[in-house]
Amino acid sequence: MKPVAALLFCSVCLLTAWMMDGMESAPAKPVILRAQTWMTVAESAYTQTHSSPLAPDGPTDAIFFSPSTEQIDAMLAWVKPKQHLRYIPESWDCDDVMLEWIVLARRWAIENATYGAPVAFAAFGAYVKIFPGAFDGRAGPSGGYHALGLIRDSDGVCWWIEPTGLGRFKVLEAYYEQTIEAVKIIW
Ligand SMILES: [Ca+2]
Repeated sequence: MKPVAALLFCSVCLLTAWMMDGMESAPAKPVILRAQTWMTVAESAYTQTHSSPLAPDGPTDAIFFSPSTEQIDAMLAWVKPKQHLRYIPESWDCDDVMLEWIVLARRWAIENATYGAPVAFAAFGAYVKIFPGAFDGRAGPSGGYHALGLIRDSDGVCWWIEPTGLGRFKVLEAYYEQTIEAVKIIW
């Protein structure tokens, strides 16, 4: 069995095992997850962000759950009141807000979507360079370095998440508009 096929087979086994294991204490509503391997998630991110693939620097998990856009918006609403958003130079600026966002987004997933299933949430961080016009013009006239969330939805579309509350923006649109340039993905 090829490594990719073996990984897919194992992932199906894992999900099946989890479903069987959780039958006695299953949630009231059935949980339907669309899971992808890390290679699929990484390929989406690299193709759409145009950042340089670094083979050993891929996601640390093997199987990912990619949310619908409705779930992304629900996650953002859940995360926002839990964030520390008071700007403090260096000690709590964009990179720190981005790291906190990743943790809160993944917590949303285990508490509201995956319910203990052995699949990671396809939410990551990235260091980027932004240019005037970014975030539908709400970034102000000046550009510079910034830190953003990166999330892959269930259709394979990648979104930049501005973690201070400006919302989600299609990675490919920002690329073609030349408003956001990926520097490094933080898996
Ligand atoms: Ca900082």
